[in-house]
Amino acid sequence: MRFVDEVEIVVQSGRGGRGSASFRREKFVPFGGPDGGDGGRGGHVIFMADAGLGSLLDLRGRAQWKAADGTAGDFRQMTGADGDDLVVRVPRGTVIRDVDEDLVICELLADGESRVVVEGGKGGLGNVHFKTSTNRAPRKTTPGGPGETRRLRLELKLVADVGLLGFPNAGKSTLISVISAARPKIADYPFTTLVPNLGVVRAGDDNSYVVADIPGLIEGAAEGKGLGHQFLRHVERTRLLLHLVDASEVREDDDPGATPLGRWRVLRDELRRYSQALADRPELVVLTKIDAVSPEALDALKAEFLAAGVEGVHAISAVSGQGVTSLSAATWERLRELAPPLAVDDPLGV
Ligand SMILES: Nc1nc2c(ncn2[C@@H]2O[C@H](COP(=O)(O)OP(=O)(O)OP(=O)(O)O)[C@@H](O)[C@H]2O)c(=O)[nH]1
Ligand SMILES: [Mg+2]
Repeated sequence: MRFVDEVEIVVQSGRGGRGSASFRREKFVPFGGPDGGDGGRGGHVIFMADAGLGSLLDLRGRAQWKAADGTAGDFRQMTGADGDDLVVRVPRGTVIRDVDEDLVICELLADGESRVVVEGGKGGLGNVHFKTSTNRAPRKTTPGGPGETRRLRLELKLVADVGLLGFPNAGKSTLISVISAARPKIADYPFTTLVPNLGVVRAGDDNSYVVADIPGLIEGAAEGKGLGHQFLRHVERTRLLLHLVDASEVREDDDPGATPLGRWRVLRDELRRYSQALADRPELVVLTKIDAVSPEALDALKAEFLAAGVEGVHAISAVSGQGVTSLSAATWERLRELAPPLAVDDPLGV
């Protein structure tokens, strides 16, 4: 399935129905008073988060979204019918922004959470409201309120507890495939992962957490190198980052990315350039592919990280399974220490 995480649409609420100008007409009642009812309200445009959706793909290809108009009032003070609301379903984590005013209207995080984004026009008043002592037969009514049009930009930021970070080929997708039921594509060439994947990891009998695997980052990602760094938005909502560094790749050159520690530093820089808030997020450093590294070399690597101020470096082999269980346990422990996920009544997380 294609993954779409940005889309622009125009939404329009319904017009209110017009009020009715009508007079009572009954046998034996020669001067029936006004009895025109009010128009119905126009339909609202409502956005609702739906946990069953994984991307904004369904919103592509239809640029115009309109709620129904209210119908006019009628005789015998009958109120017109309200226009049907238009409910637009979006994946959890969708940010809704007004393009013309350049402001964030809301974010929908929890399944079923909804928000009226454009209100329908009010119903017009029927002539029954305009009767006075001097005018017993008013013909006056008001038209319904107009519907409102808004240009919206929807941006999806996946909702996950843990984000996987690393250079291409670091082993991110392999890790998510061994700790969760996610089955992303894995291959020995860079940029295998082109769109984010989510995986649910069981922690004990009753608990689980969600991990997001994103495309690899390289030096210069902030300037658009590789796939750029826009995919970092999908780990923005996480509480913890796992920063994967391939321990088996050490080159003999002066490139800062030649060693695991060098690569870690390069990505830390890219992270800061994307967002200081994300760079401040707690992180566990995970050395990967240790089946291809001698125990002595691994010890030396860990010592290098320690000397650089990084404590508690984890080491795993997704192939042999070594270290994977203890990494999962440490991840869960850390998540429990950290603040709970963003509360729904605090949508901007500030
Ligand atoms: N020897 C060994 N190879 C591994 C291990 N984990 C992953 N690999 C291999 O490393 C290569 C890259 O793995 P991926 O999981 O696709 O890497 P990725 O970080 O998701 O890469 P991108 O999606 O390109 O960013 C694949 O050929 C994997 O088989 C490991 O623990 N040991
Ligand atoms: Mg991958």
